[in-house]
Amino acid sequence: MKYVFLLGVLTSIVYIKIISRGINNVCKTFGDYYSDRDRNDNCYHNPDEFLSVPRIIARNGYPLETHAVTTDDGYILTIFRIPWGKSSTPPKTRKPVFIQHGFGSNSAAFVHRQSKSLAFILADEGYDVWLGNSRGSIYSNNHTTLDDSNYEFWDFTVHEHGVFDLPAQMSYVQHVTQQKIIYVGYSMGTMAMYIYGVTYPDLSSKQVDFFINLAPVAYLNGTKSMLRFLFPYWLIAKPLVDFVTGGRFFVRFLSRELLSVTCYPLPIQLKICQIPEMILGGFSYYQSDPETLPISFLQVGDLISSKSLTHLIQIYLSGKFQNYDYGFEGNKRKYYQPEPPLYNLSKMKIPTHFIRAENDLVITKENVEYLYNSLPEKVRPDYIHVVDDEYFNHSDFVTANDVVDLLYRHIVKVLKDRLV
Ligand SMILES: *[C@@H]1O[C@H](CO)[C@@H](O)[C@H](O)[C@H]1NC(C)=O
Ligand SMILES: *[C@@H]1O[C@H](CO)[C@@H](O)[C@H](O)[C@H]1NC(C)=O
Ligand SMILES: *[C@@H]1O[C@H](CO)[C@@H](O)[C@H](O)[C@H]1NC(C)=O
Ligand SMILES: *[C@H]1O[C@@H](CO)[C@H](O)[C@@H](O)[C@@H]1NC(C)=O
Repeated sequence: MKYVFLLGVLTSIVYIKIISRGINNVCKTFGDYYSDRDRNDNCYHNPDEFLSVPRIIARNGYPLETHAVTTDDGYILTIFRIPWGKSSTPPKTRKPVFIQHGFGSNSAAFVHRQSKSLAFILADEGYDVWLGNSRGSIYSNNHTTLDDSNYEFWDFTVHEHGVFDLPAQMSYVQHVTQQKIIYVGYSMGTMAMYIYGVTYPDLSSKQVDFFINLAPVAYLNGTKSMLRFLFPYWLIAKPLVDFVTGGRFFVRFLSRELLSVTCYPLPIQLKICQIPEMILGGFSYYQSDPETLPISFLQVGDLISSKSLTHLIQIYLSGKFQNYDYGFEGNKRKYYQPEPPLYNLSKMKIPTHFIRAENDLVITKENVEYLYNSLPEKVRPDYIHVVDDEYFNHSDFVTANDVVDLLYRHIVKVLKDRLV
């Protein structure tokens, strides 16, 4: 009896020792997480988990500028700029590349992975990197007259990203750099560019040289994400959610502090915490990066409006790339017609490059090809590039262990081929 008790105490001590956070928060392999991390040479302290984007950029040794742009409807958006790379001296002119993140995220998506971060790789390759932050995210939550506690502040969808945010951001970057811009969009960041491109075909094609699509999306009806079964319920639940959150939607339901104890430090906890994301984006664990996944977990989620989710669900349910549906009466008031108008993709004037992934459950082959075929021939790429890994899923565009070899090298090559 005594021994059983002693064994129990001992096991608890060992367990507490393992889960206690200590100083070192990341390790090179998943196995190392079960060791005494503070004494294991494969583990170290990475402060990026709780740092802001500007501090992450500075800590990684890159130059940083912070710019604020006000949209025509009053939102004050922050754009971060990494004007040149780490080891190079500032040259005369560099081609501006504007990177736009996806749904419910912010620019941390492209800087939080140390040397595997797209923004750093492009800065080191000689580009002038600009990082957009959508309205509503922590870096773009100011407005000239509205407070983010006002319901009206959250009355926007990807439509406003395309019609207000992108025109303001592109004009600003073009004004500062005096050059045409290369736009790299991921997921909803591509949809915003399509809305911008078809709303202002001439203006957008004077500002944007080339549009690289990571997980291109205008159509969603082919989505295989298991979340689609919840979509009809969302439409019922939305008023309640809005009542509780004031129109906000947060892709991760726990605070960062709570997440860091729930999903940390044991890999088994992390694996459990990844399940919702995989239900959304595609199953399989083998591209999980032991060294940066804990940071991705805490850095990549951000606020968006609940109306944005509704708009995407309407696009899924209707099979059409269309404006927000306010219902019969609402549409007549807003659009002077009973149906929400379609975004007319034949108006796109910006040349595109397409990259999709085979195991992406959100943005499927059928929908990417349908979008491809909806574009005018002169802006359509010669082919759709498919990431060379059959399990590559929706989140892998940001978090895959081998993202540099599988994806980012390809982006650099496309840029170089285009610019020489
Ligand atoms: C928003 O405005 C407040 C007060 O003017 C300022 O302190 C804060 O830094 C601003 N936030 C952003 C993200 O620009
Ligand atoms: C999606 O909708 C388009 C029409 O908008 C249709 O041609 C296509 O077959 C649909 N795809 C799927 C997978 O339902
Ligand atoms: C879409 O745009 C094209 C090119 O401007 C135009 O010819 C066509 O009529 C438009 N289609 C609709 C349905 O408005
Ligand atoms: C895609 O999903 C992410 C998280 O949801 C995992 O970390 C990845 O390992 C997974 N990708 C593959 C190819 O397994």
